Amino acid sequence: MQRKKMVIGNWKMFKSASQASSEFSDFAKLIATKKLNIDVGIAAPSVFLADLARRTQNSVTLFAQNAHWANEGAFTGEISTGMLQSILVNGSLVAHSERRQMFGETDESAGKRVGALVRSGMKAVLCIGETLAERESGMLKQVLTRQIEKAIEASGIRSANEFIGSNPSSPLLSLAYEPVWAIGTGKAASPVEAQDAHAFIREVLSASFNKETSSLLQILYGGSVKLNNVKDYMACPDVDGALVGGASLIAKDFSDLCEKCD
Ligand code: G2H
Repeated sequence: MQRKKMVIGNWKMFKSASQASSEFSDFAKLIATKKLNIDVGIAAPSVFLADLARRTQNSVTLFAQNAHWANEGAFTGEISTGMLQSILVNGSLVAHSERRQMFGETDESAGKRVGALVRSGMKAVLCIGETLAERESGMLKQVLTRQIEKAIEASGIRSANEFIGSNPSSPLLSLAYEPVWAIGTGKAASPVEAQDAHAFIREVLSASFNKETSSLLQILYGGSVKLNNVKDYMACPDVDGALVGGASLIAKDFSDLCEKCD
């Protein structure tokens, strides 16, 4: 089965409520008109999600930027998968490098978040990637292997099929490879560097699950993806889409970028 491309905009901590509503509505409308054969999503700040869920036009999948593993409890500042589902959010990013670097996210907590999302039938986009120091010291493969294996272990899910869910063309688990040195720096990985890392990630997934499962899972590239470089990444056989930060903030520009991925 050919993997469907998926492009997700990561709005990080940007926009006011009115900007989020109008930009998202414009974007959903533009994407609905284009009738693309790819999955398109936005990961918005949690405070806007309930409003945006009413504006998706069924053309845009809505993601949170984080989700807790417990159903409920004394976890000030956290949001559960059940809460997200109750406002019709379809999934969440997990362990974006900004959360790993600034908010104490670990491979283990990342895995627990993935487990809770997948068990709820929601999409989990597990973000992984190396720092510049790790790449320069030859640790790339070791870091990616550790991030994937520890997260799968901590998810508590033992059946590969559970990570796929009921629709193999849109699996519940996706990976986003985002080299830390390429995030928001304008210094993107070359398509060759991205393809090499993605092919390696697929090998690790194959060893952790099996070949069939790893061939179904979507691996997105993220880190300074722009309108003028996205096509080069999409041409790589193991790059199944993009996680886009800065270039996702303006509806018209991001819809043009999505069109280039079709
Ligand atoms: C990486 C990416 C989105 P940007 O963080 O996740 O952001 O495209 O701005 O580098």
